[in-house]
Amino acid sequence: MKQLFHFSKPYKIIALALFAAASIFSCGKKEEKHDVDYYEKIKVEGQKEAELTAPPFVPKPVGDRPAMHLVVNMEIKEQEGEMVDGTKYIYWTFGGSVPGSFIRTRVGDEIEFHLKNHPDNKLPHNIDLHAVTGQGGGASSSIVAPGHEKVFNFKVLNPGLYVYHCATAPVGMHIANGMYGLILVEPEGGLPPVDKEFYVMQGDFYTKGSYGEQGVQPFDMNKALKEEPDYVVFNGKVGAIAGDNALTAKVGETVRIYMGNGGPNLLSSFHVIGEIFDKVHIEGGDAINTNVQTTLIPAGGSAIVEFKVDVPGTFILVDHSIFRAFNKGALGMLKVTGEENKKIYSGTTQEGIYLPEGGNIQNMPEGKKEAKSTVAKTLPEQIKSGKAIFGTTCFACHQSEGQGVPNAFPPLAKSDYLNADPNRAIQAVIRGLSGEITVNGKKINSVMPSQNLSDDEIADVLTYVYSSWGNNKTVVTPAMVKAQRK
Ligand code: HEC
Ligand SMILES: [Cu+2]
Repeated sequence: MKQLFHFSKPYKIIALALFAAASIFSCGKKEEKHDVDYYEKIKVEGQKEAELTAPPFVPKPVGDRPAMHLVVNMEIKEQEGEMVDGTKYIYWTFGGSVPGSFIRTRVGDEIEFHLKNHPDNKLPHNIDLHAVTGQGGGASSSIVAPGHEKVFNFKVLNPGLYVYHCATAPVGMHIANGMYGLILVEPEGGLPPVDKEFYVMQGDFYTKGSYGEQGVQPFDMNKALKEEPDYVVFNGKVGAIAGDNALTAKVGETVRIYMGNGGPNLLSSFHVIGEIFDKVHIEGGDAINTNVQTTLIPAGGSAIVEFKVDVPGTFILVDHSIFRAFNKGALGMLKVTGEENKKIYSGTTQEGIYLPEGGNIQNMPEGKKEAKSTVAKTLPEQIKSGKAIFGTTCFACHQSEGQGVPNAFPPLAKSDYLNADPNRAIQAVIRGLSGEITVNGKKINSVMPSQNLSDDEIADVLTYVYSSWGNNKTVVTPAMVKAQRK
């Protein structure tokens, strides 16, 4: 195919034009689908109530069932939830979750949609389903006051993965409060079976207080207008699919993620760290791209991504607009257990000293560093030196007042983990630290790289940390560090 376009420029343009024209006229097969007859030919047999699920779960596949009369009972609930530890938010939900209940249909299904607005709710709502062919995607037919129910019907004509959302004014605010979800329309015979299926949806949230501010945080319209969210999250809150709530799979399994983006504002650059999508149904439609690293999901759009997990590990789901992942919450985890396969991924096989060419550090003698430490520093000297080291080495992650960054870097201020065991802290700085630890009641499972510091420097920086921000004033000596090196 590539060869075809190896013409000189003018020919290339003509060739492209011909190719484009040819493809417009050659998609007769696709056109067929939009033939009214096509749908008339699908037999609709029987009736049942649709199974609805909260994320990250999806209902059972349709398999080879015939098209049916499918009754969807969706209840809207305005309810308080937790955005991140100690930060509350009043979510508006379809079915009691953000994103809302997953609806699974097959092409030709005739949906009888019951939208119920719980009597305790304060506002009218409605629903616009992108899978609907008809005025407003159902919005105008479904506007419903608290304590009422609206019913409307539609037939799903196009297979694909579609977003639904509330479309009651101010629309942006209803979406920003969590009123979105996914409806899947499977093709005739269903999608090919996989081992694991998950439901994940990204959304951006705008609160009066900044990230992590405690208490109930009201919606902030100005931030929403400026498109400056405090939170960008998967499944409605920070950590909804991380840590103990991580998605799970076993080595050798095939995984399919129904991935949506509710917005209201941001696009998602969806990526799984350490995996490659074998297949992506681009924008949730028919076209399948293969071997994809990062797929773009527009606000109000979706993608179906599929991959086989070949090795164990914790694979991190992110929006690769990466500050959103590490600082605003757009981070999830897929934990894969099973046999290692060293051919595919070896882990570290060697650890050595890297001496860049011309970098005249070959002789950087261990002894020279030690030499400096012959005269013991006084405590104020240690603290002064330690403060300078902290400012160049630790501060980037643990922050200037040792406060850390929620869910990314643990606090060193009043840290129970730190105060409990100075040798453990020394080890963390010498060798780095990874895996789950609990600091002041909050779990973190991240990676601190080993810090390339001398015994003196480690003694000083830790003494400074221990003497600051309410810590227990332990004095760390170079001898203590030396002992931990062994
Ligand atoms: C690149 C970011 C980064 C840098 C730089 C860094 N740390 Fe850390 N640190 C972390 C992370 C992440 C963890 C948590 C590791 C985990 O989850 O297992 C951590 C954990 C710790 C802990 C134990 C947990 C706690 O909060 O008490 C201590 C002590 C610590 N770091 C001290 C330091 C000191 C001292 C320095 C500077 C010499 C430093 N760190 C530099 C990222 C960093
Ligand atoms: Cu609404």
